[in-house]
Amino acid sequence: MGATTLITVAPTGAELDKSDFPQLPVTVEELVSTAVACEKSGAAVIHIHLRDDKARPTLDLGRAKEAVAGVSEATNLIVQLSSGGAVTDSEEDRMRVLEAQPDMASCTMGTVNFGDAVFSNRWDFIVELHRRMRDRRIVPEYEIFDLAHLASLERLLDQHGLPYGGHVHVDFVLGVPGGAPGNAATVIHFVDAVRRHLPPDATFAATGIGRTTLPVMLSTLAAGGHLRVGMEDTVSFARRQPVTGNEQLVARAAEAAALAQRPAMSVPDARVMLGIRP
Ligand code: KMH
Ligand code: ZN
Repeated sequence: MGATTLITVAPTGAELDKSDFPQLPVTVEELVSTAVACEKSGAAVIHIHLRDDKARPTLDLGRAKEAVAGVSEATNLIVQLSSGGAVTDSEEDRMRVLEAQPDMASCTMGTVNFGDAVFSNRWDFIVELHRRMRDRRIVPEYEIFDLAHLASLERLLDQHGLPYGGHVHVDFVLGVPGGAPGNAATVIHFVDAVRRHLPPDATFAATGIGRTTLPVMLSTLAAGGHLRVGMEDTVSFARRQPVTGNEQLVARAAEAAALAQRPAMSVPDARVMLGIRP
């Protein structure tokens, strides 16, 4: 197998209003049709945030189960639920999404200022998430908003062992106001830290928020990394050109990956690389 690029789509997030962005998938039906289109365009993983009947962010377990079942029936995509939720969500609610038994869940490796708010991730909460994911055979994607989060991940693995599947996969979320900046220098610096702090076969992906999307995508490809794209992170395709749908962002990522001679990774290959349960 030649080298390939894992593409994750994060189609919704918890921050945008459907009324401002009609293309944002918020219902389970919209999530499923987005998932189908994004799989065709080259995605292998979908990072899901849930919305309620009024399109507000929710961590409702019933909704989580519907989303996992709906996407898994309609596609082969690896389903990753967000355990980050919205900045206002309680730790208990964030932990409960694991009961929907997704293939993967996110696990943010530390607290970070998040615009004018705080995205809180206490050490004990992180340890508990890591433990419960392993018990449930859920593969974590460790979200890295700042350099300290990589050092914390080293500490987590040293003290509490490897995650389910034995593979460590991290995602740099760059360009959040309050987190690390979204530029090539940060990507290179973080990749160096991955090599120094994490197991030798650890893999990394990156996404850049807003106008940092393209610099982060291109520098990550150049550095041998994987990609996350989607309307959770950017709603502008180019200057004065709003995103028409998540699949547009996935298709562009797949084109860039092909240009970098590392085309989009197939879902079966992604399952093997990440150590997803059969
Ligand atoms: N919505 C952010 C506060 C995750 O999904 O794990 C957290 C977030 C990270 O999006
Ligand atoms: Zn998220």
